[in-house]
Amino acid sequence: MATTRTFSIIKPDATRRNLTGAVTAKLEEAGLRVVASKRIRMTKEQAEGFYAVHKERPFFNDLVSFMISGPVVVQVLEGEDAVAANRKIMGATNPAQADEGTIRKAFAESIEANSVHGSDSAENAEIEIAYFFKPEEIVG
Ligand code: RTP
Ligand code: MG
Repeated sequence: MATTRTFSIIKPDATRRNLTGAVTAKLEEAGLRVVASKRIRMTKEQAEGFYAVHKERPFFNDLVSFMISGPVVVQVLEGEDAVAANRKIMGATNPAQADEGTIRKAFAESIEANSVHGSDSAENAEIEIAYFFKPEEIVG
């Protein structure tokens, strides 16, 4: 399996509770390496663009409001089969269904305030990385 990249966001519920390090430690323990990282406050336009695939979903407006409610940490992660490895350590979207040992089981507050985002495919990872990072900001 080749070394690949994925895109991660530590969401506002986690930064608010000072869990940036705790979440990052779980990512690293899962074999992922942080090769780019920055703490930002997303604009409404940025959040709407990022979640454009969900714009017809009933939770879209709440999701955008939540994502701009506080700082987030956007990261590029590198590792063996990075998309799948990250999805595995994140756990299910709904923390009530998340496996023991996952980030969402440990930290998520609700199906919305679920502490992390992770790309769901290699194609989307590339798009999402380019949405937040210039190539020179990523140091592998
Ligand atoms: P993510 O995109 O954040 O990595 O999470 P995911 O793939 O597990 O979930 P997805 O279906 O893509 O939904 C994106 C985010 O929207 C919020 N959500 N709220 N209120 C609800 O029913 C609901 N469903 C989803 C969550 O923050 C979810 O991560
Ligand atoms: Mg998703």
